[in-house]
Amino acid sequence: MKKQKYIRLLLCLVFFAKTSSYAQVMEEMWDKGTGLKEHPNVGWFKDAKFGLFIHWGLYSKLAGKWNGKNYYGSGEWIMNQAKIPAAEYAKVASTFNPVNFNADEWAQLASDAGIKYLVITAKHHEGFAMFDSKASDFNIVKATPYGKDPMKALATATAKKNIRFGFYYSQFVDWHEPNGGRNSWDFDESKKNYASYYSQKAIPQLKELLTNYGPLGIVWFDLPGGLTKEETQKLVDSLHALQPQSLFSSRVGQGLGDYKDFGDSEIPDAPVKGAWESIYTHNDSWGYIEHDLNFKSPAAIIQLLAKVASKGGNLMLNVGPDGNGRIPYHSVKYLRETGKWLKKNGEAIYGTTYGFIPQQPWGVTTAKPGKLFLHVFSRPGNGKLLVPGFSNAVKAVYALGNRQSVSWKKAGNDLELQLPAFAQDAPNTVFVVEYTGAQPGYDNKSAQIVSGQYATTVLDAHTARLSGNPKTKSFTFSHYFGDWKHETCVIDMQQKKDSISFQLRVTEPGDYRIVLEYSCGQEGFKQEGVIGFAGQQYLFRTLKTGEFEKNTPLLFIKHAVSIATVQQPGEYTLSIHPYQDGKELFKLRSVILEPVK
Ligand code: JFZ
Repeated sequence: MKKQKYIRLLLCLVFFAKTSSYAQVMEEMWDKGTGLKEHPNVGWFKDAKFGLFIHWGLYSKLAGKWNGKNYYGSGEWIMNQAKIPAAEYAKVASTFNPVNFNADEWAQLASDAGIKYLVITAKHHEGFAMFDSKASDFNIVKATPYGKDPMKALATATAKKNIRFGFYYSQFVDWHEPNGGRNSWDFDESKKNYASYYSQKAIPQLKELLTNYGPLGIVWFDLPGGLTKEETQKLVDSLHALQPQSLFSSRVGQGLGDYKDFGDSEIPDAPVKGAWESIYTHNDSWGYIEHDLNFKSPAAIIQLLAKVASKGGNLMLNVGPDGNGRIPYHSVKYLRETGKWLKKNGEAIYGTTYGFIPQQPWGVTTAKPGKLFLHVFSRPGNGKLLVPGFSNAVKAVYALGNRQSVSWKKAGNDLELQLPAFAQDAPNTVFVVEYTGAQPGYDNKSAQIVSGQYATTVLDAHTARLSGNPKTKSFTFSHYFGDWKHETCVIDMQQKKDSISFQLRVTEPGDYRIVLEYSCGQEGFKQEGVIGFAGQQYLFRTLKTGEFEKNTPLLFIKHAVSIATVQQPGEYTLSIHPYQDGKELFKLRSVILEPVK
């Protein structure tokens, strides 16, 4: 048996390696695809921009601890991580009594945070229904001392606050059920009857959810499995029949979702049209873990929201309430801070589409008809902010916060603002440019600005032009368990002719330190490369950081290699290629230019 499994795994690996990258295979599994036809009710979702995800279940009570051992990473996977027998895990229900749960408080927090929709786990992989279910007794009303249906209360409370309500439902993975997906530590996979699990539990429960809780904005399916495309279509149709207006997430599988979901730390490189969402969790786990206090700061959330909006998507940020029904202190505090920012600046987020000016050293852009919003994360030292490639005629420029007008001038397609003074550490200060004419298309060809007015300019791997073997590739890995990260790198620079380049526009001459940010394994390190920039060549030799493995951090070094002197402002190409033919030089994540002060 063991040997067989091993052989199967090997065959799989060979197959994966041959057909596509591992990340791609995982992407297929998580399924980001949607149908060709756009759902007619997708408008509210596209405008919403900010959602709250809540993972809450029996795992919240365990809080990342089992039998005296601490677990890290996705806390809602503790049953799987500790291989807890289903019968033993089920006993946790008898201790689950979230007396501090208050639906109105949660809805109030969501409202204060500026959230437009809320999606909560009705049933996660553990198989426990957090709602009143006739289809399975393993539910919060029947199996816990709490004995009430918190989902009912939350459906009512969110409706009162005009927040769209939705359920996460793990349709295939169910570790409690002998016929459910993916519990192989209790139940023999070969004896499973998925069809019976679907007809006995998943489908009846989904029907309960779509019948008993009023209109649902979203049904957030997760991890498809055990169904053919035809069967998935039947499932989707029978559920859509109950609530045609409800949107189904792409992880319903087989490309049959109504909008696309990306993973954590995954924002597409270029704007994506249509309805989509990036999901992030506030700390490192989706479900509550008592010892996970690695929360993203308010500034990080505010910038993340703007970055996702600048590509045209929504951010759904997750919090994990504890077993008593309390949302962690830092989540409450930082969400309210985010809400304060949104109260002043919401116009630059809600109802916007992607910005047509690509990322700049100062920040990102979002747009509405006739308006471009400049989200300034880094104030230029001299206050002169350049918006390159702005061809439309400008009507007015002002600060969003106080509507104070901002002086500007235009030289060709260069729009230059003279910014007022504002705090250096303000996370995102928004300026509005009102213009005439049709909204321009996204400009993906312009040179990237390099200026001494910013501490750094980061040239991301995906903006490189490739010649010869090099490709860009997204690497997916976790630190602990299930906390997936995605990093896009340039790979396969092996021979002298394999070169990459960045188109730059240096607005201020001077000395710039060149820093290469890369990951490099045992095989490739100590190889030499050549950087060409502004008529000079700069040699470097690679350092070892470590190998790429799916379940360890992919380590990057910021390797300062040279100082380049630029004599004249103007357009330049920065190129990199191996010094000699050899092994892959490195996995390059970015090139960073820092003015030397
Ligand atoms: C899934 C679940 O397994 C997990 O427990 C959590 O509910 C999360 C929201 O969804 O896990 C994933 C699946 C895909 C990615 C990240 C987490 N991804 O593509 O980055």
